[in-house]
This record gives sequence, C-alpha cells and structure tokens, in this order.
Amino acid sequence: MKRIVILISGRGSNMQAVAEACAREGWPATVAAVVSNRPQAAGLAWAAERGIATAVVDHTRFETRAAFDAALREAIDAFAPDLLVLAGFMRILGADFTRHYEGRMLNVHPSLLPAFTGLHTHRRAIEAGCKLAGATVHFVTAELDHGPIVAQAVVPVLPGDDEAALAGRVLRQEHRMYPMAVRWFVEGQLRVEGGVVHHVGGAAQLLV
Ligand code: NHR
Ligand code: GAR
Repeated sequence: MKRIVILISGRGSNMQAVAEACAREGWPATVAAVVSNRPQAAGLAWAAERGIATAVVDHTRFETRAAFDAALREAIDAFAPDLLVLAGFMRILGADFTRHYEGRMLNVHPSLLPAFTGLHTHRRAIEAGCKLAGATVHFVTAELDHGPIVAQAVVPVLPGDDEAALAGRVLRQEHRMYPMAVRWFVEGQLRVEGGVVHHVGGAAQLLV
C-alpha cells in the first residue's frame, strides 16, 4: 500500500475527491494524513470526521520560510509518505523541501500551464481574453508551477464569465482529473523522460 499525505490550506474539495476515489476505487494506497498550514482550514474537519490523521503546521508561527519548511517536512515525514499531494496548498515551498520530495509530490494548479503561473489565474485568464482555461496536474519542483505536466483539463471561457463562474467550471474538472492522476502515480503508471510525463499504458493525459 502506498501512503499518501495531502497538504491543504482551505476548503479541501480536491483532497475530498482524491480520498473518496482512493476508498471507492480500491487503489493500492491509503490517505495516511492531511496536513494544513492553516489551523482553520475546513478540510481538516472533514478528514478528522472520517478518521484520517491530521496535523497543522501554522506558518505564522515561524520566523523564516526555511524554518516553516523544516517543521512541515518533519510533520509530514512522521507519516512516512510515498506521495505528497498538494490540494489548494497556498505556501511556496523552498528548494530543500522540494528536493526532499522530488518525483513524489504532485500539485493541481488552476490554469493551463505554462500560462498563468502563480495566483489569481481565473481573473488573469478572463482579463487576457482567453477562450480556453483549465487546470494542470504537475510534479512539484523548486521552480513554482514549472514541474513536469502529468495531465491537463480544458474548459471554455464563456461570454459574461466572472472569476467565480470560471473557477467553478475549472474546479469540476480538477475533481475528475486529480484523482485520476494520483491513481496513475500510486499504480506506478507514470514515467518522466526529459521533463515530459508519459502514462505507460498510453492513457489520455488530456481531459476535454
Ligand atoms: N512550491 C514550489 N517550490 N513549487 C511549486 O510548483 C509549488 C510550490 C508551492 C505551492 C501550489 C501553487 C499553485 O497551484 C504550489 C506549487 C501558492 C502561491 C503563493 O504565491 C503560488 C503558487 C501556488 C501556491 N503563495 C503565497 C506565498 O507567499 C501566499 C499566498 C496566500 O497565503 O494566500 O507563499 O498555484
Ligand atoms: C483549486 O482550484 C486549486 O486548483 C487551487 O485552489 C483551489 C483549491 O480548492 N489551487 C491554488 O490556487 C494553489 N495556489 P480546494 O481547497 O477546494 O481543493
């Protein structure tokens, strides 16, 4: 059984989607813990109610990013993860941290990378007049939102869309795509060659 640790900062709907798919589909994996940098993250209560271990490492209690990263790593490694899943986790991680989990840390980012790295992706896509938007699952590397791409999902940007409307449309696709991508990882179906991720069975890495 592969051990999954999920990092959240808030609502945790992607965490839920992954944890529910793992249980329902009988993956060779278990969600060992959910860890948040915010004590009030709603997703913590959801996990605790289901008997999933939780931990909080509150970034506001640390003087430096390096000290936070070190404490976070210690909390996570107590659960001996094979895979770290970032699900709406909102703190940029330093190179020591990302190196420690290189090749076993995934993130879902709400844009079609490499477009719109960073924050406020939906607003920026609307302001740029994009006709397509979407989300990307990628391996996490030191360079923010630049790791190898595992899967992408596309949605239309519709006339009259505001940030909330577009975010909701993208989020529904995240909830389909992220469990699929995490499952590929735990089943050992992913290969990274020259920065490009292939599914060994040739599964479609694009959701439309
Ligand atoms: N860290 C590294 N090194 N590489 C990545 O690819 C990362 C990462 C940490 C988080 C998620 C990411 C996203 O999907 C992620 C990918 C937070 C920020 C940010 O600016 C940017 C991107 C992502 C997450 N955070 C602010 C900070 O100063 C805080 C913002 C807040 O607390 O609301 O850390 O978009
Ligand atoms: C998701 O849309 C995710 O892609 C995005 O925040 C939302 C989290 O929702 N992530 C980021 O913006 C990371 N910077 P959730 O907490 O309900 O999964």
